[in-house]
Amino acid sequence: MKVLVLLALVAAAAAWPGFGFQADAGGVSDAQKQHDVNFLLHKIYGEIRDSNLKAKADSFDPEADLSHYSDDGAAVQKLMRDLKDHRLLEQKHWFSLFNPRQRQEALMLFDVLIHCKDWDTFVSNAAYFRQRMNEGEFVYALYVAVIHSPLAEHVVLPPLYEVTPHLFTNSEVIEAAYRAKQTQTPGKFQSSFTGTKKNPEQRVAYFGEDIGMNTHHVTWHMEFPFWWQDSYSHHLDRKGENFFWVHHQLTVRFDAERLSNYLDPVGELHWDKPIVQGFAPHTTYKYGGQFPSRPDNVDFEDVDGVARIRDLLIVESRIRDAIAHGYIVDRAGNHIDIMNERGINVLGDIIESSMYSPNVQYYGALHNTAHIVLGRQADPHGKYALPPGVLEHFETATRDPSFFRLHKYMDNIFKEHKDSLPPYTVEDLKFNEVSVDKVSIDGQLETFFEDFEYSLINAVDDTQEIADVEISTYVPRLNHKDFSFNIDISNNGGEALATIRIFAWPHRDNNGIEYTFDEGRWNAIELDKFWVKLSSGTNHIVRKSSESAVTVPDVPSFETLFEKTKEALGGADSGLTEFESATGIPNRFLLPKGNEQGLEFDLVVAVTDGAADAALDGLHENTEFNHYGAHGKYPDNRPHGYPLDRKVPDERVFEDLPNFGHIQVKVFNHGEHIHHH
Ligand SMILES: [Cu+2]
Repeated sequence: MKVLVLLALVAAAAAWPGFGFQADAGGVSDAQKQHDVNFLLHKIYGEIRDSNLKAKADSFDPEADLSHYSDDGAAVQKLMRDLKDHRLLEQKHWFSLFNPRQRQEALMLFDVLIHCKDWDTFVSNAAYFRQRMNEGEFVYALYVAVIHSPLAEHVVLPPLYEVTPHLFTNSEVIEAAYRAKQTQTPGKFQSSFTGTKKNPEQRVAYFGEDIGMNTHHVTWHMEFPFWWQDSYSHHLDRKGENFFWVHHQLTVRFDAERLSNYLDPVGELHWDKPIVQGFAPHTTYKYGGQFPSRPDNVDFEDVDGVARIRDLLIVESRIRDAIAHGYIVDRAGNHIDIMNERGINVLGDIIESSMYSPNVQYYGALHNTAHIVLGRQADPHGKYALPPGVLEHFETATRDPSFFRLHKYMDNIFKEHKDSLPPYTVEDLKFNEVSVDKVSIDGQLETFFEDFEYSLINAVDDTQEIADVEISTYVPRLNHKDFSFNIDISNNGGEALATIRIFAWPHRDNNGIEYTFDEGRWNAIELDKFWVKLSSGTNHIVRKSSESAVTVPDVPSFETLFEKTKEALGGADSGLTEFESATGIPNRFLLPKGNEQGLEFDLVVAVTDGAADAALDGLHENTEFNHYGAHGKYPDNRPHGYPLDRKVPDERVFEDLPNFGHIQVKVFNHGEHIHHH
C-alpha cells in the first residue's frame, strides 16, 4: 500500500507540472499533521480545542501571501470574496453534496486546500474556514483534501460516525445522548435497526445500516468524487469502471445477505412502477429536522427543479442505445468504441455521471439524478420544506432498501454491455504450465454478530468549561471467524509471477434452484486478489482472511487517534499505517452471513499470468493493497471482475481450465451474538 501510494503520487506530480508536490518546506512531521487533523475534526460544532489551531483560526489572513498557493491564490481569493460578501451558507444548517450551491461552496474550500504548497498554509486555511463556513461543507472539503493532497499522505481520518454521529445514529439514541449530557450522567445506549420484524427487509438492515458499510460507501465517493477534475492535481485511473465495480459488489453482496435470510434477490427499480419498499430512517439532522420518510408503494413523481421521470427514461434509453450500437457519441459527434475491455470505464463515467463523461449533455447523469429524485419522493414539489432524504448523502444512502433497487437497475444496464462483449476463450485464460491442484479452507466459514461501541461525544453540544461525560452507543454488527485459503499450485515452467483471484457466489437461489455458471459468475463476490511469485514445482499458498485486499480494518476511533498521536509526537511509531485508507469493504463483511444449515457457495480461484496482469512492479512484495484505492495507476491491467466479467455460454471453458480451481463451501451462522458491554 505504502509503496503503491508513493509511486502513484510521484507519477501524479510528474504528470502535472505546477502541482506543489515537493513543497512541504516546513518539514512538519506526520505526527504533527495527524494532531492537527484530529483537532480540526473533533467537536466540529464548537470551538477548536487546540490553542495553536485556534490562534490560526482567529488571526490567519488567507490572502496575505499568495506565493504559498500553487494557483497563485486564485481559489482563496474567490472563496474570500464570497465570504466577505456574506454569500456562504450559514453555520448550523444541514449540508448535502447533491445541493448544487452547497457543493460549490465545499469545493471552493477544497480548491483552496488542494492548492496549498505547505502544511502550514493548509492547516491555517482549514482552521480559518472551519470557524467561518458551514460545518458540513467544511468536513466534506477537509476529508476530500486529506485524501487527495500529498501533504496529508499519512494522515488517518477519524471515522465519520464519530465526527458527525447524527448521520449514522438513530434519533432515539441521539436524544438519549443529549439527555445524558444535560444531566452530566455518563451513558451507553443501545442502537437498534430502523424497523420491526413485521418488515421482512429488516432481516438485512444489518447490512445497509451498518456504520462500517456507510463509511465504506462515503469514503469511496470521496476517493472518486463525481465532480473531480484532473486540473485539481491528478487523474483518477479507471474511475468509471471502478464506479461500476464498487456498486456491483454492493449489489451482489446484498443479494447474498438476502439469501442468507431467506429473501429473494433484490428486484430492480422501475421508473413507471411504484417504489415497493417504504423507509422510515429514524434519523435526524443535527440542524434541520428529521430525515423524510416514505410509505410503501409510492408512485414516482417528477421532482420540481431536479428532473422529470420522463427525462430519466429518455437518458436510460440513450445509454441502452449506445450499448446496442457498441459506441458512444461524444460532444463533437465522434464515436467512442465501447466494444472492448475499456468500454465499461466510459459507460461508468456516463452513467454516474462524472466530469469525465464525454457527453453529459446527451447522456445526462442517470445515477446522480436518480439519487436526488428517489431522495425527494416524500416531498417532490417542495410543499413541506423537508430537508434532503437519506439518498442525498453517501453516508446514509445504503440505509434505504430502495438504494439497492436503484443500483440493481443500473447494474443490469452495465450487464447488458458486459454481455455484449465476446466471451473469453481457453487461449485467453490459460497460463502456461500452471495448474491449480487443490483449494481448501482452513477453519470454518462462520459468521456471528457482536456489539460494537462508538463514542457520541461529538453529537451533543458542549462548551470548553464543562467537562465531557462519556456517552456512547453500541450496535450489533456482522463479523466472521478467522480462516485461510489453502491453494496448491503446480508450476511446470520456470519462476513466474501469478495473480490469484478468489471469488464466491451462492450455489442456489431462494427457491433452491442451482444457479448456472453464467448466472453464478455475475453474482460473484470478490473475496481477494493478490500477486505471488511461483517457483518451479509445487507451491503451497496460505492466504489469511485478514489479509484480503478488498477489505479494510475498522477505522480507529478518535480516542485511539488522540492516544497514538500523543505517542507519536513523543517519538514513538504511530502504529497507524494500516489505517491510511478506509476505502475497502469492512473486513468483518468479507463473508456474507450464511445460515444455520450452512449456505452453499461456489468458491473459485483463478490463477493468471501476473506479469501480463500487473500494471506496477513489485506487487508480489506488497502483502496488501487496497484495490479500491484511487491514488495513481490501478495495479491490475485486467478489467474488474476478470475472468468472470464476461458471459460464459459454455462453462467447460472454465471447468477444463487447469489454472482454475472450483470447490463448494458452506457459510454458517449459528445465531451467536457476542456482547462486549
Ligand atoms: Cu454509491
